[in-house]
Amino acid sequence: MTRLVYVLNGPNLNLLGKRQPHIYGHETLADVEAAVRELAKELQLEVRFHQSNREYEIIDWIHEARETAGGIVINPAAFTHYSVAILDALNAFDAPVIEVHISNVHKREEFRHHSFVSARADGVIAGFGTQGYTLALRRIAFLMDQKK
Ligand code: DHK
Repeated sequence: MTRLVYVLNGPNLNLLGKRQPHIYGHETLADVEAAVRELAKELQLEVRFHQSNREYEIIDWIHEARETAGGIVINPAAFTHYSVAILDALNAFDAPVIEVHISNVHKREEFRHHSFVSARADGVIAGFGTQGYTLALRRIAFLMDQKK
């Protein structure tokens, strides 16, 4: 099995570190990418790291991952709460999926409590700050090794 993992980020995460730092922290998405890439080296994983504010781009990357990747880490951001299209795309992906939320969505507004993506995810990480991404990558590596 391939050791490639897609790390996908939804809308507004390009503003990480600048928007609502009391909720999302001070680290930027570039900081997150650097931490993910450093751990990926240790875990001998190759990473494709993407962010988009457009739903169709996330869907296209999931379709691409169908052909190439052994796992997906995804923070769908606001799409989490309403995108059946992203859920459908993930349902067409046959390897492990871990859903990440930087904030503890369950401690926030009620509309953030429901996730369409959780109906497909093999695990969900919320409220661990940006550390959630590296935790998710470790889990993906574990699940990929288990499947071998
Ligand atoms: C990020 C967002 O942009 C919100 O729309 C989600 C998520 C929560 C996060 O915690 O990473 O509700």
